[in-house]
Amino acid sequence: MSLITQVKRIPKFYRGNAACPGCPIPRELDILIEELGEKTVLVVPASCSTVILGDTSGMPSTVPVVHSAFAASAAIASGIVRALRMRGDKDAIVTVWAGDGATGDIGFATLSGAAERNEDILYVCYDNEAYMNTGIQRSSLTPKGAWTTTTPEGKREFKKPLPFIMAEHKIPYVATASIAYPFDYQAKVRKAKQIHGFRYIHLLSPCPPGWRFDSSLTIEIAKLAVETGVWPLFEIENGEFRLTSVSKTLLDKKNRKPVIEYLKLQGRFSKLTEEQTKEIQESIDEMWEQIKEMVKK
Ligand SMILES: Cc1ncc(C[n+]2csc(CCOP(=O)(O)OP(=O)(O)O)c2C)c(N)n1
Ligand code: SF4
Repeated sequence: MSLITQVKRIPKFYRGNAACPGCPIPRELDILIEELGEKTVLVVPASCSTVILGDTSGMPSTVPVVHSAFAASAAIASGIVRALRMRGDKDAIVTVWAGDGATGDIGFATLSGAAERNEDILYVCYDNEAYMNTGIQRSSLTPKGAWTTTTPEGKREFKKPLPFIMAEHKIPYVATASIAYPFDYQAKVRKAKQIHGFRYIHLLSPCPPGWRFDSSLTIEIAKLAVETGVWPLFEIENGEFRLTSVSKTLLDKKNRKPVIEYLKLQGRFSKLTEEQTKEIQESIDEMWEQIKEMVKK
């Protein structure tokens, strides 16, 4: 047996699932399950992930999956973890894996309730910035200016700042992550695993058909989101804010790439005017001024 065969790791999430070409979800789930380990229960509301995890050709996940109604996943996860703890299981990790529609819109009440009660669950939002499974409708996490089937002229409203809203619940751990920085994501999952109480990770997940880009560009676009400052990588642990990975170098504007480099690769932004692009750049710069204040504290 060659050395390469011996060290090859077994994926925790099987290939041959129903995801589109270039979809980051299988790799994101693979890393999640690898880090959390076998004593993990996934709770997944209606979404692309329902299809990916429930493909008729077989179950690609190596851990149990509870498919939940759209709005209910944080409540169902709360019930499962309490039942497990009552049975004496102290270390099973009950994890919600949900899209941005289920998280920021229809499931927000149960999410906020579970966070306020500090339930012992991990909640991961994979944010593809629209309701992708039902045909690319806008969500409250779709960014301003983006085309969707329900915002044909570009979304007029801002993207809901969900990681910061979750931090306001005073939960022990909040983090952002990106599949372009897998070690940073992996480290955050590892840290979240060790913490008790409500933990929230928000993963930006580029979607080739929904964002209108070629399926070979997923990682490049995820990387540009971070390098342009659109998607800062950070963690908030017991109230303490910290930038992580390459985002630590981006406080100085001259280190950030212009946002146009991120926008121009995506068909969903193709109708933006110069004025709108300028506005988006200004809103990113404003967000970084606020981040500067948070870093100082
Ligand atoms: C109460 C309810 N309303 C609407 C639907 C239809 N529905 C199924 S998946 C989905 C979109 C989910 O969007 P998101 O949570 O962003 O996940 P994604 O599909 O993008 O992975 C919708 C609207 C549903 N299943 N239940
Ligand atoms: S529509 Fe987007 S998020 Fe859904 S499976 Fe396809 S690439 Fe993934």
